[in-house]
Amino acid sequence: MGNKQTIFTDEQLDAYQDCTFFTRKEILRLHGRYHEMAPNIVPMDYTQDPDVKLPIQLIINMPELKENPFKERIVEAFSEDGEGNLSFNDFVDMFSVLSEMAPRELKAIYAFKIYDFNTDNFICKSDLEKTLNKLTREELTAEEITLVCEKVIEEADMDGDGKLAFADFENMISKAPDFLSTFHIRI
Ligand SMILES: [Ca+2]
Ligand SMILES: [Ca+2]
Repeated sequence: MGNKQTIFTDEQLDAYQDCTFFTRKEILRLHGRYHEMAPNIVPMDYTQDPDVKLPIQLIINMPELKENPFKERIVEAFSEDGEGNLSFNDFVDMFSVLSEMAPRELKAIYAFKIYDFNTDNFICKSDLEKTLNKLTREELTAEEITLVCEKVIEEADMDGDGKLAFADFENMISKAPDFLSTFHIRI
């Protein structure tokens, strides 16, 4: 009797369900994944909200992320300490946004952040070049990348300032949904 270990309280599980696109069962499965990456650091019992973070190197080696050309930037975007370390909360948030249940608008907010390499709140030509190089896994020549960038900016830049604000970016991904392809992960 009673040898089933408590991982989260009911209140914690309710909160996770409210804040993510996951069921209780999926939250428990994610905890299992998080635990198995570092069983010496991550306790099974999370009822006391342990202050545990896992380093980016462990996270980006997960099979779901390993092949993703934006893996480091994705993990950094969800790292509350800004250094790429993920608490279990950060970890759940990340997979929630990447899940198939997350709406396109939410993915777009994070995609914009991840593609904005110089963090000035615009996707400029150099951000877009870096993005395209990664998305196409460097299979295009520099000239081809430049051409595609010019075309994308020309089509999506509604206010004509030569760079993409978030509204322009949303316009762009509505025409080219491939830009969100790396933000769909099945776990
Ligand atoms: Ca930028
Ligand atoms: Ca613009």
